[in-house]
Amino acid sequence: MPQEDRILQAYKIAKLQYADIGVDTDRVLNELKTVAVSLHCWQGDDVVGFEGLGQSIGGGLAVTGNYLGRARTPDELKSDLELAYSLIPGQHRLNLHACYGEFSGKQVDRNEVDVAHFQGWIDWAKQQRLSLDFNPTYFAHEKAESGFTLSHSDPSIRQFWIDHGKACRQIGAAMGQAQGTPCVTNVWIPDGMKDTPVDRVAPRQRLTDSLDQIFSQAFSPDHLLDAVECKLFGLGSESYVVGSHEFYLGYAITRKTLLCLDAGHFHPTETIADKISSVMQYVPRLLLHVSRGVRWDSDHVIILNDELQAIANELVRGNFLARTHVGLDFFDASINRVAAWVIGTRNMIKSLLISMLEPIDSLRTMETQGDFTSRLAQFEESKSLPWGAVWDYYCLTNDTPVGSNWLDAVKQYESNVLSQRS
Ligand code: RNT
Ligand code: ZN
Repeated sequence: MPQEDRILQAYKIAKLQYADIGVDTDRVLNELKTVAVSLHCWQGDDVVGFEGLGQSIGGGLAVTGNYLGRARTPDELKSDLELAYSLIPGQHRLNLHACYGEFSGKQVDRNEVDVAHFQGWIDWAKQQRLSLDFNPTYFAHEKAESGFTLSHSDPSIRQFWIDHGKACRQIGAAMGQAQGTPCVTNVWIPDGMKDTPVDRVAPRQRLTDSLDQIFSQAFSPDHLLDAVECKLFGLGSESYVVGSHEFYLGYAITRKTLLCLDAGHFHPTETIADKISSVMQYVPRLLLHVSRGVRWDSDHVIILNDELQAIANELVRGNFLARTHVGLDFFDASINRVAAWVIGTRNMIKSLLISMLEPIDSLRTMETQGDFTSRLAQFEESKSLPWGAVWDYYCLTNDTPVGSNWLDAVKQYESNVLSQRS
């Protein structure tokens, strides 16, 4: 049987099976299509960017592996992204970092970045029908080498990074205005200490003040949405991170910014799924950096595991998708980088699909009636329902490869394009 016929037939049967438990698969797929995932540009080039300073990444970040084909120019990165997007069903976004500007060989310091350096990205995004998100870059710079940026004790260094933050908000707002959807601009800083500090207070006071200065200019929320990202520890900041969870949760609530939860930024046994419904009581919107922590590393490619599913379940069951910006944050240089994007993003979408196919209303009724036996039974029976048939149909009807067929395109691109990069 031709593949297409098989997929259509399997979908027909799956649709009936889901209808039996009160789930309308066509409605689910229409809803799934509205979810835009923000792909992180930095998976494509190992977080190097285009400043050409040869500065090591720093900031407690580490990228391991040397698979062939790292993107070295904006054109290479755009070409790699175009392939990735073509293999992912739906309309998604791109998350850029300030160090990815198109600087045309000029030395542009971080406090001088300007929308002109991102006009090429804005034009390309428009042509690709993509929207952009943005991040100031507070690492891979000589003024970040001490381990402090916005909380630095030297007022001139701190001012430099405040100016960078302000410049990046101008860029984010310009992106949002150009694309007609708000640009989520996320602040993550590496500030922290390897060993026990004597003063945990002063850096946090300085960070609060720096952020308040950066956010002092008002922009339309139709153009710019500010987010702040917390972290428990990093390489070299094992004992103290200035921008901890409590710090940023309080900041986001009092200043009405988005809170960014990165799945890899908590204690290795702690997951972010259960945090979503709590923080959503207090913050207007949430940014997620969906990632996978493995031991000390917070940035492995996301796989379709229980942890990812739990995040998707919370977003769908809590009806939080409209207030959540789903971004990805992983970097693996040991495998084909385009494949990493495709695998991770397809998994994110698959997990949301699986959640949307749950008979949420009847599960809720069971729970309110105290029938936890039926709730557990339904949870477990749902796991063997044919969501894969619905996913294949979604890929087929969105002109993206079904199953592992996408890998052929990546392999071909690897031999024609990536292997030519030396
Ligand atoms: C670092 C943060 C941050 C970065 C990117 C590159 O721990 O997760 O989001 O990964 O900004
Ligand atoms: Zn992150």
